[in-house]
Amino acid sequence: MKQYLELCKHILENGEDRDDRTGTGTRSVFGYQTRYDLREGFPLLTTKKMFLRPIAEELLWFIKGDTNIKYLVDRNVRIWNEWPYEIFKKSEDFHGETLEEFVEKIKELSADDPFVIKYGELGPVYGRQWRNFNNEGIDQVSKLVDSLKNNPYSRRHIICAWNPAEVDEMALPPCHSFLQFYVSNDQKYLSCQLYQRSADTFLGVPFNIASYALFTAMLAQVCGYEAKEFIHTIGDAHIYKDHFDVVKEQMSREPLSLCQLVLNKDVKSIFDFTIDDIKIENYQSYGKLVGKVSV
Ligand code: UFP
Repeated sequence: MKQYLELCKHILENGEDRDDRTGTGTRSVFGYQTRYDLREGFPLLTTKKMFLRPIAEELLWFIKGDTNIKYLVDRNVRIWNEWPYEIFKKSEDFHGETLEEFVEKIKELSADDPFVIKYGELGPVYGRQWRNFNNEGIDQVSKLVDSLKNNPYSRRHIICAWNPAEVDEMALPPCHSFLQFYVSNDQKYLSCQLYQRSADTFLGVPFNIASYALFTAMLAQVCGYEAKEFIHTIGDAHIYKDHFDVVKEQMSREPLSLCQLVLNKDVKSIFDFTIDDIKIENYQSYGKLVGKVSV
């Protein structure tokens, strides 16, 4: 995971200071690629404490085609809460509730409650585009599995979350926008390349790397391959100004050896994985590092 720290160093040393949508301000570079050999271990960052469970829950939520935070909130996964809360705050139903109170309400109510349907919904984000692109019934995940199994050398193994027709209705336009897979010519290995248009390098990137490494491993298992490489191509790679100190602290830490991902081998369909089928072993890391999310 040295490459991740090199990316941080590269941004701090060569990036330009820019204003950004959130008002926080970033230092940013445009265009950067890192490659992770998944055969050497699972790329869960070791230079700060990470948890795989929220990453895996979010991925299962994408694969389900779900776009409401209720599923995540019920599992105590907090990563998407700020965005619907910001929308709720601007609504006529907002009466000064804190983020915690808003989330508690979503948790207590049932999934078909009008409040949950209205304010838990993120719009046509990842899950919708993956399983029902443009709301036209196009299931990109099923098509991908089919093409990986039956047409391994295809150059069209793609999932695209960026939908120009619906992007304005999304609480957050997809950051990880375009995915391509590649079966090596011995038909043994599966690799994945992600194009990420925008990357919060301290908070988002470690999460995104683990998420797509996991997705690659899950797809490899159900399609009869082994996961080989995750290639991460980033457009705007930035560090928020209020993360500079914590990033420098992280850069002083020497990466430890990687953990191993253990998937339940009995799962044969990408749609059948549950959280209990996904485990990591031998994860060691430095202590946690915290930074504020810019919304
Ligand atoms: N971001 C990530 N990874 C994600 C995600 C968001 O890095 O998976 F959902 C960050 C990137 C950026 C912000 O800092 O969230 C999105 O803002 P914008 O849409 O203006 O690029």
